[in-house]
Amino acid sequence: MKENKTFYITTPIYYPSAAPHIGHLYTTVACDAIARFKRMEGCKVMFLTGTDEHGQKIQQKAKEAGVTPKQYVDEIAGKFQKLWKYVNVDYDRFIRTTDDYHETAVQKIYQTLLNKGYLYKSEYKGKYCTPCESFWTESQLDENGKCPECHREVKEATEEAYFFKLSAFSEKLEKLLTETDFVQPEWRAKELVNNFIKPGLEDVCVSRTSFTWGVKLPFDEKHIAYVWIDALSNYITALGYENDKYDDMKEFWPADVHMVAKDIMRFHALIWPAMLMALDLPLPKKLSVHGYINFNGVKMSKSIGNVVDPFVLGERYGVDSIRYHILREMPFGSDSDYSNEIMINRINSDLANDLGNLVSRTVAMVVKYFDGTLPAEREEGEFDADLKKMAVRLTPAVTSLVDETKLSSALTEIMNVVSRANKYIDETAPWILAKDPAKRARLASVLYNLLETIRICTALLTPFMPAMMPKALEQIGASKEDISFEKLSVFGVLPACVTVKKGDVLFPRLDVVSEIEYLNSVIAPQKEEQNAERAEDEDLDKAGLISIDRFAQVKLRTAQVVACEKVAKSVKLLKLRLDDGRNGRQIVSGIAKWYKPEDLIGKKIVFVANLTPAKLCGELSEGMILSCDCGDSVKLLTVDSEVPNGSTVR
Ligand code: ME8
Repeated sequence: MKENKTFYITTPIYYPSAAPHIGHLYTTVACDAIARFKRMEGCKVMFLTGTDEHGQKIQQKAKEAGVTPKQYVDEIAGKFQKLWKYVNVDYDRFIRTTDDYHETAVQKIYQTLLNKGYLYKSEYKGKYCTPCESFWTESQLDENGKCPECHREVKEATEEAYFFKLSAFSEKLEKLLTETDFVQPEWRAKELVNNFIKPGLEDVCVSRTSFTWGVKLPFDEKHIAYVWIDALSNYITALGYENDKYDDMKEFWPADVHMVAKDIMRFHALIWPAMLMALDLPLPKKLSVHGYINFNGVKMSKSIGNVVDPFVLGERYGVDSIRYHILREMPFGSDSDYSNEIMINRINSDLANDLGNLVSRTVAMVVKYFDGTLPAEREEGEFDADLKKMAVRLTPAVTSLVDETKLSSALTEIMNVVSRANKYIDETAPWILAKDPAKRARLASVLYNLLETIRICTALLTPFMPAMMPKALEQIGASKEDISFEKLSVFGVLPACVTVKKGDVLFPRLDVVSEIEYLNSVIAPQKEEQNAERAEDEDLDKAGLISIDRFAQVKLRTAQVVACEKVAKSVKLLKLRLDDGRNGRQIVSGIAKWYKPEDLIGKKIVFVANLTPAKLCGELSEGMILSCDCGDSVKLLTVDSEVPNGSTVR
């Protein structure tokens, strides 16, 4: 139990120029899972996230949107906070770089760097990538002379600027990267040494005069702070460094973990430690660098246009399934490729079949054979020792993997024990034991061992799936004390006569074919494809035609009207409840003039299944019903009564 230990973990602060997607979600959910795990261990945790709101890019976007930069960032910072709440990210502090206390502290940081001789004025001549807000040297550009990160055009920039003496820290940084385990995984540190330190570390330009949206330098007000110095400082200003808003530096600095993706590793592994050295502050303990979530091999990003919207996935599959999927799929340090197929199969195999089934089978057997409460008698038997050994070894193994930020491996370890428990059911065959009254004590032991294994596994999974695991624990009758951290390495904690409580299915099994069809219809295809399609569509548009591919994007299906009523506030609208062969849906249609609600019940109709849901007079409409114009009246397009509900129309 780490009662007096503190733990400080940070995500990057996100640019508010893009709608959050599951790439952003990965880092934040990973940090959330670690933060929750550390709280469970008994640490006092500070989990920081936020938004990075200054810079030329944002100034431009705001201008395009016809609002002030502040109005622009206010709206988008809210979107991130809404997403984090939705996916149960339980951060302790949220920083915005436009917060007054942060801006003042950044000015003081610049002043200190100047006073200590680490800043000097010169002229910047170089290549600047506006979208990445990064300066590059000639040798760092890609093979086409473009930005090595986003591969877009860079432009020549010359302006008076302040420089930070990064080169002065070359030796110390090399030592940090080669002699310590600051950067994880280790091979990433080698990459930094070879790419940046060996060729000779250059000083960094840390002020701009060509735009105004940022922190003004206190000693030269026409200069705006470089976004990266501004942004990196957040990790200390949010604890109260050089400001009165907070006073947590002593308790939480140095950070235990900064987690970032590989694109921003160099800022965190070179500029940030050098800044801290210049400020005489201790260095963070670990920089954990993960790969990208790709979509068909390309980094998922709003500017590429291949993003997967977390709200869409969460609504459909539950937030915990999405959290589990992205954490389980991302191998430590490498990229992971998002695919609808892998996600649906992963949810089915790990969550519905293995975990969900283990819980529901075990609880159902305790209810069936013992009316929900186990008797006190016990009889140990074959296979018990192996299961128990695996279960008690799990917590220390998972703890060290979480400490190493190897979350996918931690989940694999837990799911191995879940699988072992399922195998134990097959080995011990409780349904056969139940037939023999003499085997009652053995049956009770088997079920108790299963409940104990579930207790340990689901408690360890709680930081990863905080919505559903408490429900699983409730079903097996585990109290809060039963899952205190020190009890997760002990077998035999639940009361001997534990009472279980049957509950809802934790993770319903998904129909692979229809879910993939659904996901393909809602997830944005790649931009190149979109552009090509758009050009083709534009030509066809001119001729008043559409391509077959475009038509195929419209998903038409059959359904049967099972209920219908008028929409209260409207004379035109009827609200129809449909049996669509799936979960059912509601559609609002403007046909009240031609149909009475009771006339529609039982009719089989055709509807558009992949329209964006909309609210009409306050009622949700999930699609559109097809109808035909017949002179002055309108008739619904109906289908033969033999056609099953939910059939595809093509
Ligand atoms: O870089 N896969 O902000 P940002 C995995 N403001 N992670 C991804 C991802 C993907 N496809 N896309 C984004 C910035 N991320 C700066 C940071 S910190 C002082 C300043 C995650 O909005 C990943 O963690 O571009 C990456 O490092 C971060 O989003 C960058 O977000």
